[in-house]
Amino acid sequence: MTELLWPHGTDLSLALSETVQLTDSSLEKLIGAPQGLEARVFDAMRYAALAPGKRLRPFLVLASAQLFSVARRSALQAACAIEMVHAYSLVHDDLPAMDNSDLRRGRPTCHKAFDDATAVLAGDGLLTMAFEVLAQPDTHGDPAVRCELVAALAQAAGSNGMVGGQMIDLLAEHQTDLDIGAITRLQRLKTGALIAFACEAGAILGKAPQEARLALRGYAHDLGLAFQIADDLLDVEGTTDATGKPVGADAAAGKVTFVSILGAERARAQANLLVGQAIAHLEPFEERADLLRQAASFVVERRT
Ligand code: GRG
Repeated sequence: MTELLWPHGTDLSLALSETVQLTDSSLEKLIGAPQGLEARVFDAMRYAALAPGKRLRPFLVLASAQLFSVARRSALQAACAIEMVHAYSLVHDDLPAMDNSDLRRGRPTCHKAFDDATAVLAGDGLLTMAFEVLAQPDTHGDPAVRCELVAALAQAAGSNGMVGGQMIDLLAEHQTDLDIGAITRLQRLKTGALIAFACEAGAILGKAPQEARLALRGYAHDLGLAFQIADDLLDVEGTTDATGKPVGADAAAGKVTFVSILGAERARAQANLLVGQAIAHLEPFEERADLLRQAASFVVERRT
């Protein structure tokens, strides 16, 4: 039996801080620091991937993997792959051609610290390396499991997932007539798909039965939307000091968001409703899913 990373009763804040340590030391090793002229792109990749963030997606991988007694090393490989994709998406999202942002995770954005071309390459490097990591034998001894992870991450990150959502988001800046259904679909693709993969990766690694996968998918779906509503609320009510990024950007860009459609109060009520639904999906896992339950409440209470 694989030893549990976090025994029953572990507090979420401890699990999150351990996730940061574990993920960051693995990311350091996986990205590496070659000496040739290409060193600059590795520097930019490390700058982006190791900047202080919540590492929420790695936490979701580790916490769902331990439901199925997955070995820590396997889960960490998948956790790092997802964080690499997440970091790439932030680097590209901040570029002048997209959100044109100067501040991310409390630091100058990658293209400000390096330059636009290096930031494009750093994003490309992180995205590509994520698939390399999933394909490594360290991720799982069974090549079919590694293939399933690669295919699922490609689906979540690509044009049927995050990239598609980002395309809609860019078009939506010039469209003020989007309704709640359209915004929900946009966000399910843009942020929900990767969060869903983070929750499912543990089930794939653990060759979990279909019912368990469906339960996690339901949890991830509701969690992803609650996370996005909380993000929209932070853009209105948060501070740059706490979030480490400019606030008020959505309103300044005239973006339609959950908050602009529902108003802050109803948006918060909707987020809380989704958290309740997310938690209900975890019933089959009994007390073994306590950390995932705590995480659902955390995403709407967070200030960063
Ligand atoms: C460029 C293909 C491409 C996609 C970009 C995810 C995304 C799509 C853009 C990020 C813009 C944004 C602020 C989205 C809102 C939700 C979100 C992903 C917030 C950042 O995630 P956190 O809060 O960040 O988990 P940390 O820094 O804690 O990892």
